[in-house]
Amino acid sequence: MALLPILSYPDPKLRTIAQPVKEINEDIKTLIKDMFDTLYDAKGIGLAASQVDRHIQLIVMDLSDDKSGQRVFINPKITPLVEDKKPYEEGCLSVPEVYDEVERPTKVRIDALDGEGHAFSEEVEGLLAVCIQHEMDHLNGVLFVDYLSGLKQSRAREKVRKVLKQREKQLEAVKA
Ligand code: K1U
Ligand code: ZN
Repeated sequence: MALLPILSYPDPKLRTIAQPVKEINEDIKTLIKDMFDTLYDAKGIGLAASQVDRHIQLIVMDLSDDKSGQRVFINPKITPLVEDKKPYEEGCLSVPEVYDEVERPTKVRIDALDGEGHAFSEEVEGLLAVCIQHEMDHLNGVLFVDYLSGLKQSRAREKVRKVLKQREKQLEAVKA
């Protein structure tokens, strides 16, 4: 099992635009496996390659509560299917312990390749629609806090700074 370090807000590397995956080779398959390990360890539901400092168009997701719902999206494209937008309280592994509402279209079509390189097209709603739009934003260098007010963004920066400091202290205590 390999755990990959997750970049934290406001790291400028999170603003890098991800490039298309050209070939699904062994390196990409290992990265997918490592990203799932990292996702489960962090107790998230989705992870974009950008968050682990790999700037390619790759997303892993598992919305199940027993690791039975692995989904891989390579070179994804998203098309909103409705004008209707609904707020959903989002979180982000790159912005730990910050949660806030973001409004997004409630139904989208995803066109992507799966982990084996097979093309698929799927119309999705609910948490999958929210999560894929959040992860697509990561591939485009956008974070959910960008949709919030300037005041909320500075509070988020401060919160992340404190959370990271706390985590470092806990690691030091374990080592000692
Ligand atoms: O991209 C990420 O950092 C992962 C993020 C995905 C996400 C969650 C909720 C709404 C949109 C996108 C997370 O997994 S945050 C942590 C989490 O486990 C979670 C948060 C809310 C609902 C369910 C899970
Ligand atoms: Zn995120």
